[in-house]
Amino acid sequence: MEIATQPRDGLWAAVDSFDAEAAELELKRLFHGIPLSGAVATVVLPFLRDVGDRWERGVLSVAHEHFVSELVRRQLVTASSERSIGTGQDTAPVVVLACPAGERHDMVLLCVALMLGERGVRVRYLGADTPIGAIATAARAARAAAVVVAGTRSTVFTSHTSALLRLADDRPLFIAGPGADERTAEEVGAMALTDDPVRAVAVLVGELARVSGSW
Ligand code: B12
Repeated sequence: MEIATQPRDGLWAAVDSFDAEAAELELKRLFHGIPLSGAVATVVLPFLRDVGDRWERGVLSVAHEHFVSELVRRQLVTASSERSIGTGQDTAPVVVLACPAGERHDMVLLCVALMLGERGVRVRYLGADTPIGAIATAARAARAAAVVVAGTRSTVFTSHTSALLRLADDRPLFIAGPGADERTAEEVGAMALTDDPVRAVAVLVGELARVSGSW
């Protein structure tokens, strides 16, 4: 009897043995011929969910998790530059994206940043562990049309309530990630983005078109 294989089995086999070359080839194969947003939806997010599941079941070592995160990050950046993502027109709106101080879970935020770039938005990605004051300074300097801040726990937002309220006063502020519920959003003066990263990109693009016009 033939055993059914999952599309990510080859990738996991390579990751299990820390075979970076084979894992990169597998990821390239899975990304081949599809737009970046398609690769995020069908390859990266399911793969990251596998990582989460394995972590929860205690069958993924810290070394494997770090190895996987760096592998996925490299592939996302390579795939974006191969598709010339991130070269938005001068008239396109700018969005600043970051995780607050103390928050290191930035992989999904990176996916969202690159998918926004794919839609022509000019993305300024600050990544993990960024103080809110620094995010605000960057948003002002870059004349950002919106700011997205992502966090795993609601306390990464509520422990900076006054700084976030000031930021939200300055420009449209969205919070996202597992810690971004409606109540927290209200407390910090932000709008909560949907949990689905692909839909969140559509919401953001719609909102940007509404405030900045089409680009
Ligand atoms: C990978 C990982 C890490 C990596 C992060 C790598 C990186 N650069 O992102 C590293 C090693 C850095 C890390 C560190 C820690 N981690 Co960690 N980590 C995880 C893990 C295994 C996977 C997270 C992930 O990527 N999941 C896959 C994505 C696709 O799913 P998701 O995160 O649920 O996100 C969904 C939605 O929320 C949404 N979403 C998420 N972000 C965003 C952003 C935007 C813009 C949008 C629109 C949507 C969106 O999209 C997804 C849709 O399916 C989870 C376990 C798990 N089951 O998730 C723990 C987990 C998140 N970590 C946890 C913890 C406790 C830690 C540490 C404190 C551990 C420690 N003792 O050192 C540290 C420090 C964290 C810190 N200071 O921020 C806890 C968080 C618990 C909590 N709620 O507080 C978890 C849940 C594990 C656990 N059960 O204990 N971690």
